Amino acid sequence: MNILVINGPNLNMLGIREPEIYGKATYADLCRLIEEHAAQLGIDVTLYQSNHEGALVDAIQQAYGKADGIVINPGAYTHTSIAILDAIKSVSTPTVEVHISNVHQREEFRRHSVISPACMGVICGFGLDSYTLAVQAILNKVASDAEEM
Ligand code: CA2
Repeated sequence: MNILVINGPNLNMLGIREPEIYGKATYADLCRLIEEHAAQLGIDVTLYQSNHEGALVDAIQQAYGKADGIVINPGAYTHTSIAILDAIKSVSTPTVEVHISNVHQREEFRRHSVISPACMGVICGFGLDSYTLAVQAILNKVASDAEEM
């Protein structure tokens, strides 16, 4: 089982600015948390971060036929990117959208995601735990799909 975890623009800056919103942990801390969680579950994770929309689309496309699931925090592209929406739809891989902050408690423009319609679900507001919860959600989905077969 391999889950691809994708982070979009500025998430490499975690822990450097705005700790009141995103916490004090750095992007390296986030990667470690996800890798340790995956190791406990006995699954593989591939971590990817880019500030570029096209590179995020490439990463999603490359998951086709390789990843069992995708966890994605598209950053600010959440609110604008039809290219990422289309890429997620095109790979038909179970995908969970995550956000560190509770976007519904913030500015109006953050309350709308153009990505969500292509996703199994959305987890937001649990800090870095949003990612580990999303990994668990994909695991549950893959297990229940396998039971049905
Ligand atoms: O809450 C989230 O995870 C977001 O996806 C984060 C995005 C924001 O545009 C979304 O509305 C919600 C922004 C990530 C920027 O991360 C920074 C981290 C440290 C310092 C500055 C920005």
